[in-house]
Amino acid sequence: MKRLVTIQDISCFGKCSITVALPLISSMGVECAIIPTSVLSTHTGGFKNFTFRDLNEDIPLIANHWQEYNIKFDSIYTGYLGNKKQIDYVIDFISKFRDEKTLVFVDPAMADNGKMYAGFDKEFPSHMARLCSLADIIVPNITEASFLLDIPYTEEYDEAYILDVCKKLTKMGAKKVILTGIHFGNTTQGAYFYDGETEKTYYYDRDTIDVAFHGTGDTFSSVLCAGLTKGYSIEKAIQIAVDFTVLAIQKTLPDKETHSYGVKFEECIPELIEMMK
Ligand code: PXL
Repeated sequence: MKRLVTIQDISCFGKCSITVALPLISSMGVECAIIPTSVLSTHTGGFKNFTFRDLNEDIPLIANHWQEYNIKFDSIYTGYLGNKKQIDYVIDFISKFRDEKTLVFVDPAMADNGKMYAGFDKEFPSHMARLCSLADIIVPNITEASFLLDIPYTEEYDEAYILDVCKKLTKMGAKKVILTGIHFGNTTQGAYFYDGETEKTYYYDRDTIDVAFHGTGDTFSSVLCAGLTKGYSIEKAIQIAVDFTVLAIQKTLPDKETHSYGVKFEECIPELIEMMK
């Protein structure tokens, strides 16, 4: 069985980060270890007065303990990280645990709809960019890509612009890029893949559902990273991740007024297992 470690926060309520990654990655038959980097009462989107406890200093202690046991991972998947110090520790973790075969998958979860998430300062994207530069694959949305590159955010773009953004991101060091939430026109959206080494591109889209739910990025990344860890082709892993995310949104739509904090991914796990066949 393949084994990955995901390094991100625990939002105790709100269906994102580790509470999404762990069940989805396990359901896909990949062993999922965790390093919780902070504990929040809820995620930071749409909730006020959330608690935030930093576990910064636990990160190197956990890493050192694992090294004593020579614990290895097929993939290292990072998500939301709360501050620069966590990023420094994660970079250190990668340098200790990576070998030639490890997949380093970085979701620079820090922004959406043109804005940074609550609590980050102006310097944060430059630190996330340092982490991205070490990755085999990064999965920013267009807002995160704009912050990483320090270019203006726009939703008015064509494929040439998207390709240029991907090329710039790979020039910063990431080997492959998957931009999420990309639309060429008003009717569909999907994931745009670019490989900086081969210059191959691939785009997989589905009909746009015009309702926003939190946690869809984490749903997508968890399924995508587990698929890649299992050895699926990039095309197959992207298709399953997009299709599963769309399904989870569709299942949540009837309750969109009360459920915008997260998607009902749990109800779709039987279909996820079917999609892997
Ligand atoms: O879903 C990304 C995410 C993860 N963790 C925390 C968040 C968010 C997005 O808002 O606030 C704490």
